[in-house]
Amino acid sequence: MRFLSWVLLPLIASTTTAIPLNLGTTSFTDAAIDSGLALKGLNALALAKAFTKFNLKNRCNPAKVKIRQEWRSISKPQRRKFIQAVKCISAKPSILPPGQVPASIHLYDDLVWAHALRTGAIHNSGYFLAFHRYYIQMFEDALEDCGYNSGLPYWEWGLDVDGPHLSPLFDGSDTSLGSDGEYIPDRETFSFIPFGHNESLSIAPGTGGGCVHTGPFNMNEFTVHLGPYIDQDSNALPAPDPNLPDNPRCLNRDLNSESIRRWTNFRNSTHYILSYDNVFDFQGNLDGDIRATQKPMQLHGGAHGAIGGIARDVRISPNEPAFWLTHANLDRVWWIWQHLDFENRQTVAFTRTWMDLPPSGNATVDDYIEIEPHAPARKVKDLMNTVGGSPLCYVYV
Ligand SMILES: *[C@@H]1O[C@H](CO)[C@@H](O)[C@H](O)[C@H]1NC(C)=O
Ligand SMILES: *[C@@H]1O[C@H](CO)[C@@H](O)[C@H](O)[C@H]1NC(C)=O
Ligand SMILES: *[C@@H]1O[C@H](CO)[C@@H](O)[C@H](O)[C@H]1NC(C)=O
Ligand SMILES: [Cu+2]
Repeated sequence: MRFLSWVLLPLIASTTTAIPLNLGTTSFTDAAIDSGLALKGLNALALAKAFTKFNLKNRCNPAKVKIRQEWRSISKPQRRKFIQAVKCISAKPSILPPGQVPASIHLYDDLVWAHALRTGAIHNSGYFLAFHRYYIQMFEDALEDCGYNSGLPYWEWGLDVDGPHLSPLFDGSDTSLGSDGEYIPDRETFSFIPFGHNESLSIAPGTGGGCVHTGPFNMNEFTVHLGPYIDQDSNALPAPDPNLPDNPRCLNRDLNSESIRRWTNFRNSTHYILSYDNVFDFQGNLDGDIRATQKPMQLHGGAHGAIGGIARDVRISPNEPAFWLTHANLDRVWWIWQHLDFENRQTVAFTRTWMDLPPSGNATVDDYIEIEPHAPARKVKDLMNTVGGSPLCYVYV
């Protein structure tokens, strides 16, 4: 694959350099946008631009760069290796001081806790994009410690607009992340008023609702320990109580094609990449943040809604193995967007707390992103360039 990229690169580069930077949607036909061809082209353009950033002194170079690919582009043996590595993380013991978080039994739980603990600082805040970029990098590193040396896979939701339960990612085979949750009939439509918005949002139940029943991560081979915290939602998203007891249970999933059709189809992802020229509008729209748009949910919420179940319990959503692939795809959308005007897309917007509650001042690129003890603290500005080598060295194809 790496070799292939090198062979293809000059081709990609020579066919894309002629494309003007300020692309409008009008540059693509509706068919190209809806089929994902436009997004593919934008990804190739970003890739060509990322490759121009290598230099001999750079600690990230073509021999080292990790190639992040869509699940379907990865060979089946590699997919099995990925699944094995996730299971390896979930079998290693917790490294937190004994008694600090009683429900964190394994290293996987620790990583979930690292997210839960910081929920109020890393969502609808200036740290949202950079934190999740570093957080999934940390997971990629943990996978490497467990024998998976390739780039973190991503999930392109647009490929599954007809039903994620039909996706190779969730078909229950041994090369999937397991099946849908067991189907639970007669559930009510889920309605809520997103924070700051004044209209209720309704999403019909998906095709599962219960425990993942077949394939990797089914109820006999994968256990969730932390939470649930979904009922603890309040406006300031406080950190959950670390002293809650262990709550062993299955992985709950409720795949939802409506979520993909409404918020995360190819047209949607392409829209975010092409429509905004500053990070406030880009992030705010992608997140359905009332400070930027009247439209709730959108790409980020829609991506979580497409998986459903525990993926909707914001604090512990990383308990869902597909979380990492979904956030890789969100990172990819940001990455492509950044590369369309790289020099001007190195900053963050919004404040240091969720919805600026409590008021916290604007985040800056000199602030630190912390995931200790799993990875050292890093400045936001060191997380802007994925081929900078410190600490990032990956591209998306
Ligand atoms: C909903 O909120 C917007 C501003 O956020 C406001 O302009 C509009 O009047 C509100 N609508 C209702 C029905 O309250
Ligand atoms: C997302 O796609 C849906 C369905 O095509 C469309 O109604 C919606 O306006 C799109 N949203 C964005 C932000 O592109
Ligand atoms: C914070 O950023 C916003 C724009 O995103 C700006 O309007 C505001 O003045 C900034 N506040 C401070 C204290 O710099
Ligand atoms: Cu998150």
